[in-house]
Amino acid sequence: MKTAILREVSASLGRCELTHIEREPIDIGVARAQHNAYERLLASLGCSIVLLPEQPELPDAVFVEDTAVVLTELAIITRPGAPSRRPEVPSVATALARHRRLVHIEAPGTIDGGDVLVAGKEVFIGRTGRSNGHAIEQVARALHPLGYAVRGVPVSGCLHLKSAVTLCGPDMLLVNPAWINPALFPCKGIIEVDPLEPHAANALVLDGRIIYPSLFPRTRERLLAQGLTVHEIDLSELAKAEGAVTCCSLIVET
Ligand code: CIR
Repeated sequence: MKTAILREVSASLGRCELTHIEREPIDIGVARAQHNAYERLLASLGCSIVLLPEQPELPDAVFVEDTAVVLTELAIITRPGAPSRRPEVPSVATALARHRRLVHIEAPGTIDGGDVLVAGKEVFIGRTGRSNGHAIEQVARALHPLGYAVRGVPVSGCLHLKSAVTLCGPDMLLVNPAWINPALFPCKGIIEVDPLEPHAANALVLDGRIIYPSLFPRTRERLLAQGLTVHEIDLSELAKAEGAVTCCSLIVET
């Protein structure tokens, strides 16, 4: 059984943090409708949904992925790299405490969940403007005793590690090689995004099914060509806030 923790879209989403893209007007009504469709898709794929209430004054609060990293044994509660996002964390920690022991990242560590790629017992953490070496050391200290290997990896040109690479199958990665070096993942199969779709490397896998933005039809063809099952979702308004499909949920095996 899987539980998906989501949070309603904030009225203030238009004032979100932006790092690598230009600000464009966001239609909150459309963003909410797209988020509802995402919630319904996760439910139809077997997730039980926990929908946290809107935090109207926290523009980026819909992007719950950045506030925690959920593993089988525990959940790491992050200290987001953007100070504006730190007040998002306590309510997510409360929701997760029902399911997992919590380990909190402490200052001067900063880390966003979007920088953490868990592949079995391997944990890759992007060294980005949001996630630093102090946090990587704290994660390693918490996870080494549980048998995980934790590695910091360089990322350039995008917000998070998972903007550049995500799992799209048990041993298969979807990668934008302009933003991360695929050679860092020697034991994995690699599908590269279409060069015309640089933001296309973020996919959410649920029991072998891929939840994938309709914005990237060329890369979708590459996933289908590998025999992967793809469920499309339009998150174009949330993409204007530099968000993608993994960012909007925390998936907890329950
Ligand atoms: C931010 O800059 O923090 C938000 N506007 C977007 C966060 C997207 N989160 C993610 O990719 N995990």
